[in-house]
Amino acid sequence: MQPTTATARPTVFAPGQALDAFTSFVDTSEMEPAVTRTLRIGGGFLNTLADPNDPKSFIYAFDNNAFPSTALIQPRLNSVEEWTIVNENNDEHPIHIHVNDFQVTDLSDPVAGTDFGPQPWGQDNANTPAPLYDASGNVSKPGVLTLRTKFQDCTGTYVIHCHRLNHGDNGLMAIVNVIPEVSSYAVATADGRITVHDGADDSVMAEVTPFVGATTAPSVAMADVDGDQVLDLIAGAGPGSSPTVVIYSGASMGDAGPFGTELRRFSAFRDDMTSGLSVAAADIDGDSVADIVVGSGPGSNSHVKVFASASASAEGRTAGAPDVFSEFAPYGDSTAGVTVATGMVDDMSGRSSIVTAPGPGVPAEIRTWRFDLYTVTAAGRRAGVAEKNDHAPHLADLGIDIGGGADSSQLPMLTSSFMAFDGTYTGGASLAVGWLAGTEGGAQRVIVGQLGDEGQVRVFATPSALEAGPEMYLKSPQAHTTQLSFTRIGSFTPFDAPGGVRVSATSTVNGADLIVGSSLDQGASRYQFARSSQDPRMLQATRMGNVSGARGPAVGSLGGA
Ligand SMILES: [Cu+2]
Repeated sequence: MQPTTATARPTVFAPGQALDAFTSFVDTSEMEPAVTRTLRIGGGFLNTLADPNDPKSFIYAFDNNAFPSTALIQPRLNSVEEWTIVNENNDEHPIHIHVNDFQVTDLSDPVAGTDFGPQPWGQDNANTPAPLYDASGNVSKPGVLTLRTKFQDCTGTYVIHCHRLNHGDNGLMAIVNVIPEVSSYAVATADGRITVHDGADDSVMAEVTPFVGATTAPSVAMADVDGDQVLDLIAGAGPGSSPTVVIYSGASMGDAGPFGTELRRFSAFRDDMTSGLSVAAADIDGDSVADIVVGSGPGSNSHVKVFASASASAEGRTAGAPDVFSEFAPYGDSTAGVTVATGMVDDMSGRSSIVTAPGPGVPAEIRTWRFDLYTVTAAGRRAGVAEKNDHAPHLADLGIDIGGGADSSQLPMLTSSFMAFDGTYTGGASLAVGWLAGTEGGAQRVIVGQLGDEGQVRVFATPSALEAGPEMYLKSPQAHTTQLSFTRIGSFTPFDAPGGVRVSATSTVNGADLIVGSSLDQGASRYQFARSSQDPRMLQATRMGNVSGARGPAVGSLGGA
């Protein structure tokens, strides 16, 4: 190819002239951070958590814990946070943060004796200097890196980690999960009404009645269905109505306020299936917006459908149902109905799973389901890894036939199965997923409430800081498994009168609180969770108060994010 010829044209800039080029830099130094956090890089190496057969292997720790047991960092979209990385380890640690660039506002290097203030540029990697030691080898002055970030453009999960990869790989990493500006949750009552609450103060943002004439509570969920980073409301018809799903926009549109505009209304199953839906929503198909997950009610073959939501707002409410990404029968030929929830309960995949519970009449066996979106490599195929989402053979090995409609190549992997209560409890379960006590790290928790009996609530999770430590560094990557191991980390009975409960989580900057509704006459309450002082492997629930403004004394269903 011949070089082209061109004539250079000098451009004269006046002093101070704006160049109008894109820059990710936001000068946060004069702003007031919404949240300040400290991440301490420990001096010790937690050698007991490393593989004893590998003499080079040791663990690096944030606050004495290695990933994934490091504290969740959960900023709100468009907020500014300040994080101080305090280094008491004998090495330097270049800290790299994905997605949003940051501004260094203080850099204190005690070995060099330098201390720099705010830097007028953005970056995605900055060194945390080594500490200074006294004569007896103790840290006399740590290295300190202070940075500020404005969380812009998008919600979602990424990581902060040491950019010396053997440090990051060995635990010096934490999850950053940017959540919407408002963490809303919905309370539905038996008169068919739904109130949507602002999770910051439980105040009522909106009230809607999606199914005119209904005399049962719809199922509710919150998720960003249309990609505007605002939580939308998903409502599924309760028992006695045709199996309709309605989506309301969480953003104001035209003259309508939040949740005042229907984005879509469609039928999830055959019209004669009128035993009530269960709805949830999360990104399952990998297009970054939430998909609608619907569980069928009791009576017919229990069924889950995943509707791809990419076109949820594009065509409006007359467009019919979105495309079906997958459908399956999570409990084989059971007709008990199925309750669904979604969330990142699986830190081996890092993506949202679908969590299911059967309806009343059978024991509450919880199952978790994972879709993968990658294409298996040749080496993986030789090792027997299933083709993308083609898990029918794996499920057949387990003796489970989950059907799959027309496309058996689009089935999830069963990643766990456990009993929420003992086998004699068959009253049905309310399900939620949330990061209760997120400062203990780990993946999101599965919360199960009894729809009957005394209304007990139990919390289950894969390993977090509540365990002695993450076992993953004791094993080679080849020993890692897709199968999850849930243990019970919390248990309490929120209302003193017997009767069922409904559960939902609502996110905070450190994790999530629990909203519990009484199916009798005691309304809804909010609980916070923290590590129990009696048993360090368990969480303790603390009641924060009533949810004011929830309509009606009896709660039919709850949903939040
Ligand atoms: Cu490092």
